[in-house]
Amino acid sequence: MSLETSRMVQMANAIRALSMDAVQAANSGHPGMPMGMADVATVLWGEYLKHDPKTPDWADRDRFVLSAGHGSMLIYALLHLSGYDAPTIEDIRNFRQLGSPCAGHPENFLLAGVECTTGPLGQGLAMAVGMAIAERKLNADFGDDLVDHRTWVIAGDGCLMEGINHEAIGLAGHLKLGRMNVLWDDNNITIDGSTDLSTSENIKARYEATGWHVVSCNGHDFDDIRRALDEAGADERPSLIACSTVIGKGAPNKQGTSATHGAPLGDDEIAAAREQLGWDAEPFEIPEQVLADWRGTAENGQNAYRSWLDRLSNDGRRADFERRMAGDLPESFSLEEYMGKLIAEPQKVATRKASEMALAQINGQLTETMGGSADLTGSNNTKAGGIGPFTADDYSGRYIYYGIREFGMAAAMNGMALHGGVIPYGGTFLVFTDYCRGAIRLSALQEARVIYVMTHDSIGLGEDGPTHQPIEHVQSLRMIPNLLVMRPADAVETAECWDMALREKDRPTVLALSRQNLPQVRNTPDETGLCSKGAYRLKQASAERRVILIATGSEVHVALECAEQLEQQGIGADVVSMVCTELFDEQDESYKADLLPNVDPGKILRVSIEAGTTFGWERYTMANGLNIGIDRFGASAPAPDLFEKFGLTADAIVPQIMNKLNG
Ligand SMILES: Cc1ncc(C[n+]2csc(CCOP(=O)(O)OP(=O)(O)O)c2C)c(N)n1
Ligand SMILES: [Mg+2]
Repeated sequence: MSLETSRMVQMANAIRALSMDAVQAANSGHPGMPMGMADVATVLWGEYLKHDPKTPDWADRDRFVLSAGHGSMLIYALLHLSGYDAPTIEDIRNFRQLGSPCAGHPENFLLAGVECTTGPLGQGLAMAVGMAIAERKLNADFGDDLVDHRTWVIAGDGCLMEGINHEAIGLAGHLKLGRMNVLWDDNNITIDGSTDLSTSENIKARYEATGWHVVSCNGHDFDDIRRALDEAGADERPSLIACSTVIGKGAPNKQGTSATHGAPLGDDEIAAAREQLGWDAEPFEIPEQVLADWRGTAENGQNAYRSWLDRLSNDGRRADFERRMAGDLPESFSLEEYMGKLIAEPQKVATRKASEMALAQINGQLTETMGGSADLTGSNNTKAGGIGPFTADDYSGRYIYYGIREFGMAAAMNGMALHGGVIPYGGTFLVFTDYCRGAIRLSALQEARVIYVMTHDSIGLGEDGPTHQPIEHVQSLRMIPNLLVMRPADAVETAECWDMALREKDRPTVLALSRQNLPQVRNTPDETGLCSKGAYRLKQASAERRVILIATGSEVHVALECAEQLEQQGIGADVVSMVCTELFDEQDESYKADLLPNVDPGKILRVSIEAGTTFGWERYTMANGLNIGIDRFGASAPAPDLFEKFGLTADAIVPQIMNKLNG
């Protein structure tokens, strides 16, 4: 039952008032979008969204994504008004101030009810595609009784204009994710002014062409909004609901202009808006009746939650469902036996192949992993363990053919991880991390367990040449906070890295894997999981130690060859496999000092060897160390010729070490 229109108007005006007052108090922010979408949001949150403000982590809640993250005051107002414990009105008063959960843009780990971090336009909608995928997958696994919810998105012109939108809706349309509904704030305004300045695209036709259902409504007419939402709900395709709105609606002199987009309205305009809206409450005060009406909207969701809980309590799969939603691996999960076999029978394989071998074990033991590739399945070796495709006809599958949509894939994986119940991994060539870097950054910022299987990790890919050969990539990914970049040296390290990545609940991992075969360098049993410390001593100097060789991935065996040659000349050399610098940096000082003692470089020379940029390696080799790498673009040739050309062989490296030692 809907409330009478005049009360709905006041509910929407509460959003408008909180938004314009909070932005004014902060003297920064974006009032236009929340004011323009207040009516649509009131209908959606008041009547359609399935949620329970008192149980914000309810697994079967609808997911709501404010893709137009600059309009963050919209979601803060909605959460507060509908009765979530946070944000409080005090938090809203402190909008955009240090320590307030009401940050400039919504951040998923600051507030329950904020499903993902948005602000980089386009990515919210693309993450919602991943949430809708996870929902269908869990529905296939656990049935309607436990999983049956929608994914709602509010997106602006900007979200629809970004390139990633094409990838995201293409995937959603193809997979027929009919429980995904995008409400487009169709206000014809962006920062620079009218959308006429930069676009004449027929957006509705584009959505229709990608298999979406499209419906339009007047975004300021409650009944018309309901009609459109009902139509969207009834259609089996994903829906775009074009809500025709006026940006900054309610600000009499500024509404409809980009002046309301991203600046405080000013005291005079706010006073005029109060007059126009008939809103006479003081800033940050919500009239009792309006608040009561908002709080009353929670009832339906609470009832739905209770009956869901009843169903869950009587369901034999409850423990498994709860484990998966909590993101815990089964206690029985272990790769030890598999690694034991590798130690017993060493393998010379590419680490991408080793990853496939590890995945065969992982996908066999876990039900929650969902793999995929951006059209490089055979190269990334991501389909393993007998998992079948996730398709519009069969949502029980565990492998996603993402197509050539790297950015869309990465963003979808963020959405899947944040939805919970599944652990996404996906592959492409390492060089194309550039194409999905914006989403990798958001994986890290959002503390999302996404595992990137990035193969062809150096010039070692050979003939495809410099366009495909990563140079700066590994190192530049290491610069992203909260992202683990692992470059394993062989099949054993690869398995250890997979195990670690799966157990990192709050961090994404990039696995940088070789195309070319690599000898197994770890041939003795070890129960400690050597890679877990980020770096470890693979070989200890025999003669008096004069050199420490620090290498990663495919260069570890080169470092071992260098060490052998040095030892033959009476020069002791340690070899350290630096599989993950981030984890090494987290170790205590004594561990770090044991591996890399703080000694005058004249006494012990540190040498880094990595087939990529040398930039930044001084961090571990110090001012007078030696950094072996590649500081130019690669070349097209067979891999062995390239290692030779770029001096990444023991024969080329050892003389440089001798020179340095002889100073
Ligand atoms: C990837 C990205 N590029 C640029 C921006 C900066 N930015 C924030 S809002 C905006 C305009 C968005 O227009 P629209 O979605 O129509 O929002 P409205 O002005 O209608 O609120 C821009 C360019 C951003 N947040 N993300
Ligand atoms: Mg706009």
